[in-house]
Amino acid sequence: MTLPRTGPTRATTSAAPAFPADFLWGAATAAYQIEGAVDVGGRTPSIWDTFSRTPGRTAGGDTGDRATEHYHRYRQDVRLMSELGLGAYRFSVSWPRVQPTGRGPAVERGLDFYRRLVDELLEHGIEPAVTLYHWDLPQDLEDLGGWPNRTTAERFADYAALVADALGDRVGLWTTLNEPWCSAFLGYGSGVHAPGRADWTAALRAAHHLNLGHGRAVEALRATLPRAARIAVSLNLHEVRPLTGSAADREAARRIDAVGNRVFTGPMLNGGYPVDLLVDTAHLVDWAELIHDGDLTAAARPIDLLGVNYYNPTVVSALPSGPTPSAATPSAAAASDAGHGDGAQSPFAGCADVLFHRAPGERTAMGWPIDPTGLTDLLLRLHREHPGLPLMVTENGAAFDDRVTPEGAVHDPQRVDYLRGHLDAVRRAIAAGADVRGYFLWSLMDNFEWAYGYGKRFGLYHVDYATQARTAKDSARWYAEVIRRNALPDPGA
Ligand code: IFM
Repeated sequence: MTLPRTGPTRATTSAAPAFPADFLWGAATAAYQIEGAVDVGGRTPSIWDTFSRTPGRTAGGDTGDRATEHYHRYRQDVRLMSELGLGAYRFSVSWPRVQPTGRGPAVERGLDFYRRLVDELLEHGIEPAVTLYHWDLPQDLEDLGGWPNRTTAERFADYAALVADALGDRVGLWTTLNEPWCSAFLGYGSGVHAPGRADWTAALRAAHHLNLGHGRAVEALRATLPRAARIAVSLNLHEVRPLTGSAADREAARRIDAVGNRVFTGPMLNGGYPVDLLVDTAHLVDWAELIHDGDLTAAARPIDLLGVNYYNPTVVSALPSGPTPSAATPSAAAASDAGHGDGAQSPFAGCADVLFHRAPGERTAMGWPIDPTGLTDLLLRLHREHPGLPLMVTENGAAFDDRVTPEGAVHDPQRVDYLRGHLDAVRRAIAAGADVRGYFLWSLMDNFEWAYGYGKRFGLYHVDYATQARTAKDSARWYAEVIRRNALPDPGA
């Protein structure tokens, strides 16, 4: 099923376009979630190959072995992007595909796949936006200690230089890390993501080395890329709200903000860790030993854009005095609203006495509450705290239980409502002064949703995993219309 071909010209029927004329409309994916072909061309296992093949780690034992076969079907997928009228496509490079052991020279066959993809995108007038790291650390580097080990940060910078060298002449938009909070705290803290370690000291060490690796990669990219290239990082910042105005609940929110947000924005954007975070977590890690001279200067290398990934707000309160809640309490389940995993414990280091609340109202198939006001508030906060730093929404979207009808359609009105609400939230933030340059919808197509396997569908295109058939959902048509108008269509349109 094809969408109406939209072409590059934007409709001018609306008297006052809701979005700036040069607003970038995109969609996003990540290598391990879509590529498949895990043993092609010398690629070696990443931590996600190992983790997903370990019994009990993912729903139904699902792995990314096949995923959506994008490695083989990328031409077809670029055609889908073209039908949507996308201005840009955000994808990640698989580290073990281009540098299998995480050290040494690049494997040309691995890089060739991304060269072909970039060429195909450019031929269709779509700007490629590369993410260097979307969670697939080469297993060899994990065997040497992974992100808790300082040398992984240096290896990441070397890898960044290899990719920049291969693609820098044709890719103008670069992201170092995607959601380092998940890499550190879900991967090494709660253990619901690869590599599945549950050790708060390791998680905080990983966070520091991700900050350092980001900064070293920015340095490497600047040394390799043309001056016009724009460099970003994508953070899943938590819009934290206290349940009540009580001092105790506000203190709970401060702590989650420290270990959920400022643990990355501090070093990357402000040149240092916030003192309250260092105090809160001093019993878990020796920060003085961890932070070497020069690390904070390196982590704070200037970037051109801040990528913001937003799905839902996080509501917290202080645990009333009394027994510690067990894993079965609503607190633990609600913590996953902010953490992409149904972990048995909150993934926020040192915050076992903070309660997480699920706001009443509609939820997505992930169980995540739907509240677009969180996106406006988050963008405005970032605008206030980091004036002069342009913002880009690099992920936003929702999973619902989509089905193909006998007529071959996928009706997903809830996703259209979700997207309308969140795009309106972006528009409001822009109207209030935030410098938001673009929006990447998560995701182009249904894919491997990490520990949830293939059961959660975020795509604009439905994927039948048995046949690999892609079917445009109603939301794909709706998003194509948004892009064509550069504005939200009237409800009902
Ligand atoms: O699928 C993920 C993506 O890989 C990172 N951000 C959140 C998405 C939905 O959980």
